[in-house]
Amino acid sequence: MSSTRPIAVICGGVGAARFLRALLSVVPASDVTAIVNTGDDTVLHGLHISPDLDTVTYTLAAAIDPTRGWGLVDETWHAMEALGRYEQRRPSSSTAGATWFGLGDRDLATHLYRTARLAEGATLTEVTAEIASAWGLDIEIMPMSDEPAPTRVGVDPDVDPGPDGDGLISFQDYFVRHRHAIDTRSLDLGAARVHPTDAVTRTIRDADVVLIAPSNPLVSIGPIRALPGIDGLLAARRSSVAAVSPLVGGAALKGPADRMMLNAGMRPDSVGVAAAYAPIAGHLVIDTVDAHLADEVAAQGISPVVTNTIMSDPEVAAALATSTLAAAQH
Ligand code: FO1
Repeated sequence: MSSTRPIAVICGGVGAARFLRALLSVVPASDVTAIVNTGDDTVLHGLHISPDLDTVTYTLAAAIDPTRGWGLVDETWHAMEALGRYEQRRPSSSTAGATWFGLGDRDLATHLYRTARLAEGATLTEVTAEIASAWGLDIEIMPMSDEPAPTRVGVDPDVDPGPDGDGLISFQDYFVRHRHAIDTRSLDLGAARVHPTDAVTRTIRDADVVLIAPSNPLVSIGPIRALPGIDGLLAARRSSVAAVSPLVGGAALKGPADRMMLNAGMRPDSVGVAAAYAPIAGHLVIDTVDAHLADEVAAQGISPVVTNTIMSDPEVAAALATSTLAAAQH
Protein backbone atom coordinates (compact mmCIF):
# COMPACT_ATOMS: atom_id res chain seq x y z
CA MET A 1 0.00 0.00 0.00
CA SER A 2 1.43 3.38 -0.99
CA SER A 3 1.81 6.08 1.67
CA THR A 4 -0.25 9.22 1.58
CA ARG A 5 1.27 12.18 -0.21
CA PRO A 6 1.52 15.41 1.81
CA ILE A 7 -0.71 17.64 -0.34
CA ALA A 8 -4.25 16.69 -1.36
CA VAL A 9 -6.22 18.86 -3.78
CA ILE A 10 -9.99 18.54 -4.23
CA CYS A 11 -10.72 19.25 -7.87
CA GLY A 12 -13.28 19.92 -10.54
CA GLY A 13 -12.27 20.64 -14.15
CA VAL A 14 -10.68 23.67 -15.83
CA GLY A 15 -10.07 25.93 -12.78
CA ALA A 16 -8.68 23.02 -10.78
CA ALA A 17 -6.43 21.91 -13.62
CA ARG A 18 -4.91 25.39 -13.91
CA PHE A 19 -4.49 25.58 -10.12
CA LEU A 20 -2.74 22.18 -10.11
CA ARG A 21 -0.44 23.29 -12.92
CA ALA A 22 0.52 26.30 -10.78
CA LEU A 23 0.95 24.15 -7.68
CA LEU A 24 3.29 21.81 -9.55
CA SER A 25 5.44 24.82 -10.45
CA VAL A 26 6.17 25.31 -6.73
CA VAL A 27 6.15 21.77 -5.23
CA PRO A 28 7.23 18.37 -6.61
CA ALA A 29 4.48 16.49 -8.46
CA SER A 30 5.30 13.45 -6.34
CA ASP A 31 4.02 15.35 -3.26
CA VAL A 32 0.52 15.87 -4.67
CA THR A 33 -2.68 13.84 -4.94
CA ALA A 34 -5.58 15.26 -6.97
CA ILE A 35 -9.02 13.96 -5.97
CA VAL A 36 -11.26 14.66 -8.93
CA ASN A 37 -15.02 15.02 -9.39
CA THR A 38 -16.65 12.32 -11.53
CA GLY A 39 -20.22 13.62 -11.22
CA ASP A 40 -19.80 15.05 -14.76
CA ASP A 41 -18.96 11.62 -16.21
CA THR A 42 -21.16 10.44 -19.02
CA VAL A 43 -21.56 7.54 -21.43
CA LEU A 44 -21.85 8.48 -25.10
CA HIS A 45 -21.43 6.13 -28.08
CA GLY A 46 -20.96 3.41 -25.45
CA LEU A 47 -17.80 5.18 -24.23
CA HIS A 48 -17.08 6.15 -20.62
CA ILE A 49 -16.11 9.83 -20.64
CA SER A 50 -14.62 11.46 -17.51
CA PRO A 51 -14.28 15.14 -18.47
CA ASP A 52 -12.76 16.47 -15.24
CA LEU A 53 -10.21 13.65 -14.96
CA ASP A 54 -9.17 14.24 -18.57
CA THR A 55 -9.04 18.02 -18.22
CA VAL A 56 -6.67 17.63 -15.26
CA THR A 57 -4.54 15.02 -17.03
CA TYR A 58 -4.29 16.86 -20.35
CA THR A 59 -3.56 20.22 -18.66
CA LEU A 60 -0.73 18.82 -16.54
CA ALA A 61 0.66 17.02 -19.60
CA ALA A 62 0.66 20.41 -21.44
CA ALA A 63 -1.61 18.82 -24.04
CA ILE A 64 -4.89 20.67 -23.30
CA ASP A 65 -6.45 22.94 -25.89
CA PRO A 66 -5.66 26.31 -24.26
CA THR A 67 -8.63 28.16 -25.76
CA ARG A 68 -11.41 25.68 -25.00
CA GLY A 69 -9.85 24.51 -21.72
CA TRP A 70 -10.97 20.92 -22.49
CA GLY A 71 -9.91 18.33 -25.05
CA LEU A 72 -6.55 18.09 -26.78
CA VAL A 73 -4.60 20.82 -28.55
CA ASP A 74 -4.26 20.52 -32.35
CA GLU A 75 -7.21 18.14 -32.35
CA THR A 76 -8.97 16.92 -35.50
CA TRP A 77 -12.70 16.10 -35.67
CA HIS A 78 -13.05 13.52 -38.47
CA ALA A 79 -14.97 10.97 -36.37
CA MET A 80 -17.52 13.60 -35.24
CA GLU A 81 -17.97 14.82 -38.83
CA ALA A 82 -18.46 11.24 -40.02
CA LEU A 83 -21.01 10.60 -37.26
CA GLY A 84 -23.04 13.56 -38.53
CA ARG A 85 -24.08 11.45 -41.54
CA TYR A 86 -25.87 8.94 -39.30
CA GLU A 87 -27.32 11.54 -36.93
CA GLN A 88 -29.53 12.69 -39.85
CA ARG A 89 -31.02 9.20 -40.24
CA ARG A 90 -31.47 7.91 -36.71
CA PRO A 91 -35.01 7.09 -35.46
CA SER A 92 -36.58 9.78 -33.25
CA SER A 93 -36.43 7.42 -30.26
CA SER A 94 -32.64 7.06 -30.61
CA THR A 95 -29.78 9.17 -29.30
CA ALA A 96 -27.16 7.26 -31.34
CA GLY A 97 -24.54 9.23 -33.19
CA ALA A 98 -25.04 12.40 -31.14
CA THR A 99 -22.61 15.15 -32.12
CA TRP A 100 -23.57 17.84 -29.60
CA PHE A 101 -20.78 16.63 -27.28
CA GLY A 102 -17.52 17.16 -29.14
CA LEU A 103 -15.09 14.27 -28.99
CA GLY A 104 -11.91 14.92 -30.94
CA ASP A 105 -10.15 12.10 -32.77
CA ARG A 106 -7.18 11.84 -30.40
CA ASP A 107 -9.33 12.43 -27.30
CA LEU A 108 -11.45 9.45 -28.44
CA ALA A 109 -8.45 7.19 -27.85
CA THR A 110 -8.57 8.02 -24.13
CA HIS A 111 -12.28 7.11 -23.93
CA LEU A 112 -11.73 3.91 -25.94
CA TYR A 113 -8.93 2.85 -23.61
CA ARG A 114 -10.84 3.75 -20.42
CA THR A 115 -13.97 1.95 -21.61
CA ALA A 116 -12.10 -1.20 -22.63
CA ARG A 117 -10.21 -1.38 -19.34
CA LEU A 118 -13.39 -0.88 -17.30
CA ALA A 119 -15.02 -3.67 -19.35
CA GLU A 120 -12.08 -5.91 -18.43
CA GLY A 121 -12.88 -5.30 -14.77
CA ALA A 122 -10.34 -2.60 -13.92
CA THR A 123 -11.49 0.10 -11.51
CA LEU A 124 -11.72 3.73 -12.57
CA THR A 125 -8.94 4.44 -10.04
CA GLU A 126 -6.65 1.93 -11.78
CA VAL A 127 -7.45 3.17 -15.29
CA THR A 128 -6.98 6.81 -14.26
CA ALA A 129 -3.51 6.00 -12.88
CA GLU A 130 -2.65 4.18 -16.14
CA ILE A 131 -3.77 7.14 -18.23
CA ALA A 132 -1.84 9.64 -16.07
CA SER A 133 1.27 7.47 -16.30
CA ALA A 134 0.89 7.16 -20.07
CA TRP A 135 0.96 10.97 -20.23
CA GLY A 136 4.18 10.98 -18.18
CA LEU A 137 2.70 12.48 -15.00
CA ASP A 138 4.13 11.96 -11.50
CA ILE A 139 1.17 13.52 -9.72
CA GLU A 140 -1.34 10.99 -8.36
CA ILE A 141 -4.74 11.61 -9.96
CA MET A 142 -7.68 9.72 -8.51
CA PRO A 143 -11.41 9.73 -9.17
CA MET A 144 -13.58 10.55 -6.14
CA SER A 145 -15.26 7.14 -6.38
CA ASP A 146 -15.06 3.92 -8.38
CA GLU A 147 -18.87 3.81 -8.58
CA PRO A 148 -20.91 5.81 -11.12
CA ALA A 149 -22.09 8.97 -9.36
CA PRO A 150 -23.89 11.06 -11.99
CA THR A 151 -24.94 14.60 -11.14
CA ARG A 152 -28.36 15.49 -12.49
CA VAL A 153 -29.68 19.02 -12.82
CA GLY A 154 -33.31 19.95 -12.22
CA VAL A 155 -34.66 22.39 -14.79
CA ASP A 156 -38.10 23.61 -15.89
CA PRO A 157 -39.73 20.49 -17.44
CA ASP A 158 -41.28 22.75 -20.10
CA VAL A 159 -37.75 23.68 -21.19
CA ASP A 160 -36.44 20.10 -21.05
CA PRO A 161 -38.55 17.29 -19.55
CA GLY A 162 -35.56 14.92 -19.37
CA PRO A 163 -35.91 11.14 -19.75
CA ASP A 164 -38.51 10.79 -16.96
CA GLY A 165 -40.54 13.93 -17.71
CA ASP A 166 -39.64 15.54 -14.35
CA GLY A 167 -37.07 18.03 -15.65
CA LEU A 168 -34.09 16.13 -14.24
CA ILE A 169 -31.39 16.05 -16.92
CA SER A 170 -27.81 14.82 -16.99
CA PHE A 171 -25.06 17.29 -16.13
CA GLN A 172 -23.65 17.29 -19.67
CA ASP A 173 -27.13 17.82 -21.14
CA TYR A 174 -27.34 20.96 -18.99
CA PHE A 175 -23.75 22.08 -19.44
CA VAL A 176 -23.02 21.33 -23.08
CA ARG A 177 -26.31 20.63 -24.91
CA HIS A 178 -28.06 23.62 -23.26
CA ARG A 179 -24.75 25.56 -22.97
CA HIS A 180 -25.65 26.15 -19.26
CA ALA A 181 -27.98 28.90 -20.51
CA ILE A 182 -31.09 27.63 -18.68
CA ASP A 183 -32.04 28.13 -15.03
CA THR A 184 -31.23 25.39 -12.54
CA ARG A 185 -33.91 24.55 -9.95
CA SER A 186 -32.25 21.71 -8.07
CA LEU A 187 -29.30 19.33 -8.07
CA ASP A 188 -29.36 15.60 -7.61
CA LEU A 189 -25.87 14.45 -6.61
CA GLY A 190 -25.42 10.76 -7.33
CA ALA A 191 -22.31 10.98 -5.14
CA ALA A 192 -24.53 10.99 -2.05
CA ARG A 193 -25.61 7.42 -2.90
CA VAL A 194 -22.15 5.88 -3.50
CA HIS A 195 -18.87 5.71 -1.58
CA PRO A 196 -15.46 7.34 -1.85
CA THR A 197 -12.65 4.91 -2.55
CA ASP A 198 -10.54 3.92 0.45
CA ALA A 199 -7.66 5.81 -1.19
CA VAL A 200 -9.73 9.03 -1.26
CA THR A 201 -10.79 8.63 2.36
CA ARG A 202 -7.22 7.90 3.45
CA THR A 203 -5.83 10.85 1.49
CA ILE A 204 -8.32 13.35 2.91
CA ARG A 205 -7.69 12.02 6.42
CA ASP A 206 -3.89 11.70 6.31
CA ALA A 207 -2.50 14.36 3.94
CA ASP A 208 -0.63 17.19 5.70
CA VAL A 209 -2.84 19.77 3.98
CA VAL A 210 -5.97 19.71 1.86
CA LEU A 211 -6.52 22.41 -0.76
CA ILE A 212 -9.88 23.03 -2.44
CA ALA A 213 -9.28 24.22 -5.99
CA PRO A 214 -11.12 27.20 -7.55
CA SER A 215 -13.94 25.06 -8.95
CA ASN A 216 -17.72 25.35 -8.89
CA PRO A 217 -18.69 24.77 -5.20
CA LEU A 218 -22.01 23.15 -6.17
CA VAL A 219 -21.34 20.82 -9.09
CA SER A 220 -17.54 20.30 -8.98
CA ILE A 221 -16.63 20.32 -5.26
CA GLY A 222 -20.21 19.54 -4.18
CA PRO A 223 -20.20 15.92 -5.41
CA ILE A 224 -16.92 15.15 -3.58
CA ARG A 225 -18.34 16.68 -0.39
CA ALA A 226 -21.56 14.72 -0.86
CA LEU A 227 -19.76 11.37 -0.69
CA PRO A 228 -20.59 9.79 2.67
CA GLY A 229 -17.98 10.68 5.30
CA ILE A 230 -15.99 13.28 3.36
CA ASP A 231 -17.43 16.47 4.89
CA GLY A 232 -16.91 14.98 8.36
CA LEU A 233 -13.26 14.20 7.61
CA LEU A 234 -12.67 17.72 6.29
CA ALA A 235 -14.51 19.33 9.23
CA ALA A 236 -12.34 17.36 11.67
CA ARG A 237 -9.17 18.93 10.23
CA ARG A 238 -10.50 22.22 8.90
CA SER A 239 -7.56 24.35 10.14
CA SER A 240 -5.32 22.60 7.58
CA VAL A 241 -7.86 22.96 4.75
CA ALA A 242 -7.61 26.02 2.45
CA ALA A 243 -10.01 26.77 -0.39
CA VAL A 244 -9.72 29.17 -3.31
CA SER A 245 -12.87 31.09 -4.21
CA PRO A 246 -13.80 30.59 -7.89
CA LEU A 247 -15.78 33.85 -7.90
CA VAL A 248 -14.15 37.21 -8.61
CA GLY A 249 -16.23 40.37 -8.29
CA GLY A 250 -19.37 38.23 -7.96
CA ALA A 251 -18.81 36.37 -11.23
CA ALA A 252 -17.35 33.04 -12.27
CA LEU A 253 -14.34 33.33 -14.58
CA LYS A 254 -15.72 30.39 -16.58
CA GLY A 255 -18.97 28.43 -16.32
CA PRO A 256 -22.23 28.95 -14.47
CA ALA A 257 -21.16 28.88 -10.77
CA ASP A 258 -22.51 32.38 -10.03
CA ARG A 259 -25.93 31.73 -11.60
CA MET A 260 -26.20 28.28 -10.01
CA MET A 261 -25.39 29.72 -6.57
CA LEU A 262 -28.00 32.46 -7.02
CA ASN A 263 -30.60 29.86 -8.08
CA ALA A 264 -29.69 27.79 -5.02
CA GLY A 265 -30.37 30.76 -2.70
CA MET A 266 -26.68 31.45 -2.02
CA ARG A 267 -24.90 34.79 -2.28
CA PRO A 268 -23.13 34.61 -5.66
CA ASP A 269 -19.83 36.01 -4.42
CA SER A 270 -16.90 35.11 -2.17
CA VAL A 271 -19.05 35.60 0.94
CA GLY A 272 -21.43 32.93 -0.42
CA VAL A 273 -18.44 30.67 -1.06
CA ALA A 274 -17.22 31.36 2.49
CA ALA A 275 -20.60 30.37 3.93
CA ALA A 276 -20.52 27.13 1.92
CA TYR A 277 -16.96 26.22 2.92
CA ALA A 278 -16.81 27.48 6.54
CA PRO A 279 -17.79 24.07 8.00
CA ILE A 280 -14.92 22.30 6.20
CA ALA A 281 -12.14 24.83 5.59
CA GLY A 282 -10.26 27.18 7.91
CA HIS A 283 -9.00 29.48 5.15
CA LEU A 284 -10.48 31.02 2.01
CA VAL A 285 -8.35 32.71 -0.63
CA ILE A 286 -10.25 35.55 -2.28
CA ASP A 287 -9.25 37.90 -5.07
CA THR A 288 -7.87 41.39 -4.48
CA VAL A 289 -10.94 42.73 -6.32
CA ASP A 290 -12.95 41.32 -3.39
CA ALA A 291 -10.69 42.72 -0.64
CA HIS A 292 -13.66 44.78 0.63
CA LEU A 293 -15.46 41.48 1.39
CA ALA A 294 -12.71 40.19 3.71
CA ASP A 295 -14.53 41.19 6.93
CA GLU A 296 -17.75 39.54 5.76
CA VAL A 297 -15.79 36.41 4.81
CA ALA A 298 -14.21 36.37 8.30
CA ALA A 299 -17.67 36.79 9.85
CA GLN A 300 -18.60 33.43 8.26
CA GLY A 301 -15.92 31.85 10.48
CA ILE A 302 -13.27 31.33 7.80
CA SER A 303 -9.97 33.27 7.61
CA PRO A 304 -9.67 35.32 4.42
CA VAL A 305 -6.43 35.49 2.45
CA VAL A 306 -6.48 38.25 -0.16
CA THR A 307 -4.36 37.84 -3.28
CA ASN A 308 -4.60 37.77 -7.06
CA THR A 309 -6.56 34.61 -7.98
CA ILE A 310 -6.78 35.13 -11.75
CA MET A 311 -4.16 32.73 -13.11
CA SER A 312 -3.46 34.73 -16.25
CA ASP A 313 0.31 34.38 -16.08
CA PRO A 314 2.52 31.71 -14.52
CA GLU A 315 4.05 33.97 -11.83
CA VAL A 316 0.63 35.07 -10.54
CA ALA A 317 -0.61 31.47 -10.63
CA ALA A 318 2.47 30.26 -8.74
CA ALA A 319 1.98 32.99 -6.10
CA LEU A 320 -1.65 31.89 -5.68
CA ALA A 321 -0.58 28.27 -5.18
CA THR A 322 2.10 29.32 -2.66
CA SER A 323 -0.35 31.50 -0.67
CA THR A 324 -3.00 28.77 -0.60
CA LEU A 325 -0.49 26.18 0.57
CA ALA A 326 0.89 28.57 3.22
CA ALA A 327 -2.63 29.24 4.54
CA ALA A 328 -3.31 25.52 4.95
CA GLN A 329 0.08 25.01 6.64
CA HIS A 330 -0.60 27.85 9.08
N1 FO1 B 1 -17.53 21.24 -23.17
C1 FO1 B 1 -18.29 21.92 -24.06
O1 FO1 B 1 -18.70 23.03 -23.77
N2 FO1 B 1 -18.63 21.33 -25.27
C2 FO1 B 1 -18.19 20.10 -25.63
O2 FO1 B 1 -18.52 19.62 -26.73
C3 FO1 B 1 -17.36 19.39 -24.70
C4 FO1 B 1 -16.82 18.15 -25.00
C5 FO1 B 1 -15.92 17.55 -24.12
C6 FO1 B 1 -15.29 16.36 -24.46
C7 FO1 B 1 -14.38 15.76 -23.59
C8 FO1 B 1 -14.11 16.38 -22.37
O3 FO1 B 1 -13.21 15.81 -21.54
C9 FO1 B 1 -14.72 17.57 -22.01
C10 FO1 B 1 -15.63 18.16 -22.88
N3 FO1 B 1 -16.25 19.37 -22.56
C11 FO1 B 1 -17.05 20.01 -23.46
C12 FO1 B 1 -16.03 20.00 -21.26
C13 FO1 B 1 -16.95 19.45 -20.14
O4 FO1 B 1 -18.27 19.35 -20.51
C14 FO1 B 1 -16.86 20.40 -18.94
O5 FO1 B 1 -15.58 20.96 -18.83
C15 FO1 B 1 -17.00 19.76 -17.61
O6 FO1 B 1 -17.81 18.67 -17.53
C16 FO1 B 1 -17.34 20.81 -16.55
O7 FO1 B 1 -16.30 20.76 -15.62
